[in-house]
Amino acid sequence: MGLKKTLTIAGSDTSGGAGIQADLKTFQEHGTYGMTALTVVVTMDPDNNWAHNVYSLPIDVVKAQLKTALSTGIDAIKTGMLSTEEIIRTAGQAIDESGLDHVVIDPVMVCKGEDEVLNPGNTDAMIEYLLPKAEIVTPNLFEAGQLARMKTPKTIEEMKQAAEKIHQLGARNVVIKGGKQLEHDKAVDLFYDGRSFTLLEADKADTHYNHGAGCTFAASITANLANGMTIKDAVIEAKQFVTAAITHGWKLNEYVGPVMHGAKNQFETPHITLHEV
Ligand code: PXL
Repeated sequence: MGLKKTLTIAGSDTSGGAGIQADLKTFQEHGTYGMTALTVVVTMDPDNNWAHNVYSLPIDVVKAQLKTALSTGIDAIKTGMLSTEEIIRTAGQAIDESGLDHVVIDPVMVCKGEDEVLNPGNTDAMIEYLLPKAEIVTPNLFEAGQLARMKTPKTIEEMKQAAEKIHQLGARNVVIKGGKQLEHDKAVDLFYDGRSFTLLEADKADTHYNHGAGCTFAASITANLANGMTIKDAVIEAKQFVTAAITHGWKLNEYVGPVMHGAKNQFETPHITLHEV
């Protein structure tokens, strides 16, 4: 029996928790066959407080990988860290050529813990080349504010406004990851399909070891879509998957604590509650 094929167009997180490493581990846990088109390599400097360095790959190398992967007949595509406008445009063209509906855009703008935006022009490029092709876009609060051209949302009401604006930019569905940062007693994400808003709530995990959570969430959605789930069920399972992964997050070293990508399959399925808001 063949496997569903999932492609991530994203960066390498050398530390293994986020980026293509998170995507491949998550694809595997969902029983899909993971493939990659690498855009950047991110390294961390142990002599300088784990400061990140981002090395973009030559555009020809990105294009050659996309050609390879797409020739195999992909079932769902995810994008992650795309460091330049040219890479974003190239990813958009590849998505067009693939003709795929199952397109998950994770609009990565910064690495967690780093406050410098990769390149301010990237937001415009994502709006132009990626959002109109997205079956779903998965911003965190900061990214949602940037895409919607408003201040970073801090309340559910502001998240709803941002989701509506992002939907108007062409994404067919939007899920804003409120996570723990929101002033709310649960870890909440807001799903919007252009008609109704659904809050997904989980208990907040008592841990700071959540590196890679965003990538893992979006990769779960991608695999679920490849496996034939509806978009809403794909998001709900992804929330369970990432909640388990965060709950079992662990300390890699004094700087970073990745999520445990395999936790849902090894341990328990966390309880998620849904509310129309
Ligand atoms: O978590 C965002 C992210 C995405 N992709 C890569 C990363 C990071 C953060 O470290 O390194 C490659």
